[in-house]
Amino acid sequence: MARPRILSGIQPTSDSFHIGNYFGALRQWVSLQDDNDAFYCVVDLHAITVPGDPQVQRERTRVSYAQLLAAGIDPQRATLFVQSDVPAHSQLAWVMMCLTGYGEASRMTQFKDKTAREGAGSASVGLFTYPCLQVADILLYQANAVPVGEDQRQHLELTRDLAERFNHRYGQTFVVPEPYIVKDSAKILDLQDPSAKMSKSVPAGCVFLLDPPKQIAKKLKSAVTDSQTEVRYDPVNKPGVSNLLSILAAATDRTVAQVEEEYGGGMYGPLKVAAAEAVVAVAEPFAERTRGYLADPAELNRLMAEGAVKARQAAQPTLQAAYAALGLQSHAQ
Ligand code: ATP
Ligand code: LTN
Repeated sequence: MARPRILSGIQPTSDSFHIGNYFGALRQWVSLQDDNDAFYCVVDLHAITVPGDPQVQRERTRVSYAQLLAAGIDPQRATLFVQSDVPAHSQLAWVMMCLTGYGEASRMTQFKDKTAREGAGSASVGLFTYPCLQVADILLYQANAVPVGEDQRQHLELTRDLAERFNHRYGQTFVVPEPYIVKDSAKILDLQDPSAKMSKSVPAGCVFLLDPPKQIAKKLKSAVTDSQTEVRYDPVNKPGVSNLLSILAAATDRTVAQVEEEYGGGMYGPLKVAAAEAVVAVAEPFAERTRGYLADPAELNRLMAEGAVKARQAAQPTLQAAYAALGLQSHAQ
């Protein structure tokens, strides 16, 4: 039997992935490539929904790709590619925009969250239609499942709705994908403000994998906890300490219960030291491998080109089927 097709994407919007990305997403991507026909993309078209410097953008895309390799994505088993290398994403995105109601798009909470501070007026139309491009990413590959964090649930519902709508209006064309929300994957919180999730946009409380080990250790050792002294896993009353337990568990491939057994009842100091050491032990070789891939630009280019060809081959038949269903015909050749 054919292996289930899965697809996921990550934005090249920082100079380094952080431990939230790694424990919450990338590690699952790596384990899923064994039993699934996995497609993973660096979604650089999503990254340009907000203005940026082209030079920085180019570099971030390469560094992101290298980090995915360093995390253990195996280009022999999975198709690892850059979104803008496959024009069909933009082509199908337009179709998806034409299928999406304006009100429907207006209800997307990620857009509302991202524009909450400055108002939607200064946002690009691309940021508004971001979910339609994401829908295209997924449907183009006839993905059966999409591994993402809880924050992406609404975009996956839109994906299912649009796939069903298209199939209903124009004839069976797309697989309707299931969300694969990784439940017990750690949701890592900000180290300085454990009421918020760790995010690259708040660097003070964010541990970047490519940061120098000293800086990583320092951030973990100065994590905000609480005024009590005893280690206990209690995310509601002790979010900071619980976050450190989750990080230590994730970094040492153990359950939270196992690390709580070892550190529970103890003081905060040893827990912080253990978390710092464990994260450095993950981050240091990761950074080393990333630098290794970046040090061989020709090989990186070759892998990116190979990924682009494989992805185009997989995407093209779907785009053609969708165009044909819509009455769009190629008049060339
Ligand atoms: P950020 O808040 O850092 O900007 P994002 O949600 O915009 O992150 P992406 O870079 O697109 O992030 O995230 C890639 C993946 O990392 C997604 O699957 C997302 O769910 C996951 N992720 C991001 N932050 C965390 C976190 N703090 N804990 C667990 N998973 C996370
Ligand atoms: N919106 C997602 C990134 C993303 C994605 C995708 C995830 C873009 N295209 C396709 C899964 C499938 C995010 O912000 N994490």
